[in-house]
Amino acid sequence: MTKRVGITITEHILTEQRENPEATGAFTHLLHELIVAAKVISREVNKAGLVDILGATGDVNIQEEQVQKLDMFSNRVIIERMQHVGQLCCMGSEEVADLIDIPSQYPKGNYILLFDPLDGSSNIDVNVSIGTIFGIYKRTSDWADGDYLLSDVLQPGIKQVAAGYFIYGSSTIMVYTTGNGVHGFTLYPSVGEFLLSHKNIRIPERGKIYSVNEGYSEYWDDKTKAVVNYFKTRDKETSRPYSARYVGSLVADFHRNLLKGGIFMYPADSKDPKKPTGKLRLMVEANPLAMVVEHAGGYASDGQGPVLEIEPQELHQRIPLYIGSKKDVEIAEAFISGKRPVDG
Ligand code: FBP
Repeated sequence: MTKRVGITITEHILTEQRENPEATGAFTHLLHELIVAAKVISREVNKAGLVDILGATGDVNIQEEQVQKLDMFSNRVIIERMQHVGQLCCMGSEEVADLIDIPSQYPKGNYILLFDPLDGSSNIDVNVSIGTIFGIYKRTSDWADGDYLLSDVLQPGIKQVAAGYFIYGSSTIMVYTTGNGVHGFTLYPSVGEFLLSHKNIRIPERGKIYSVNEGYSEYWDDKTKAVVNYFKTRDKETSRPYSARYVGSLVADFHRNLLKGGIFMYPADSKDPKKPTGKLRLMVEANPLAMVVEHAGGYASDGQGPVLEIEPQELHQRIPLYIGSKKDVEIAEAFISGKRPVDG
């Protein structure tokens, strides 16, 4: 199949559907509606400075974090749009404590959508890139057992049928994979269409950038300090030291490293006893980006092993995350898992 640059995302999805003999159009319909929701969010993000949508709502979410108005808006747009698409049996959002049922008046389907409606919330007010992250699963239980079981949702990331993100930055870009390569589409605002701009993205095997919030180094154990020191140590052969880049929006840091190479790290730390395993969420942040990076030739680890093979225990579970260029993440994992001595 020739993925001609400039083709629309709809044409791309339909071509993929035609290539899949089992396809029923359900997934195409689901993805199409999610894209419409992202266009609405993109429009709101672009004019955020002009309308009263910046700042906090005064509420805190399940993660005990300040909820931003744009967070709530994005969460509502996705839920309201996706609940009547007729292809979902439930949803899970970073902003909502429990799983989101499909109201009885709407038809249901076999897919499960897990999403972070607006990632990088600390950057919303300061016009720094933010994004929406999503992962899609297919239910495994039988309908006789009801709309869905928790086991349908808590599947390891390797079971995702598709994953990706929208980044709302200097332009709005959608990057996604169904396991058939990783492709990027840029929103052409005046046409309102996502056009193929990054065909078959491959991440360099080794990068030149490391991204981590070094402000927390006092809360790191020796193994974590050894990892970061490794990327900061001079060594001509491995083009170290790497350059430091940290936007503070996971989607923005991930997207840059996906295109340029490098490693993003959010280690476990002792900063908050309630979050000993770090800040980032397995189901709505780590798993979707892990599927994208691995289909682009990279790797994602929690320091002990592949993120995509973790058996989830709960919807809002947090894990340490090391993600990006394969060789860089393997080195980080070697230090964290103890396979490589901290002074090695
Ligand atoms: P949100 O989804 O609540 O925005 O949290 C995630 C996040 O903002 C990531 O985008 C980013 O990588 C990280 O938190 C930044 O955390 P910190 O400010 O602790 O470095």
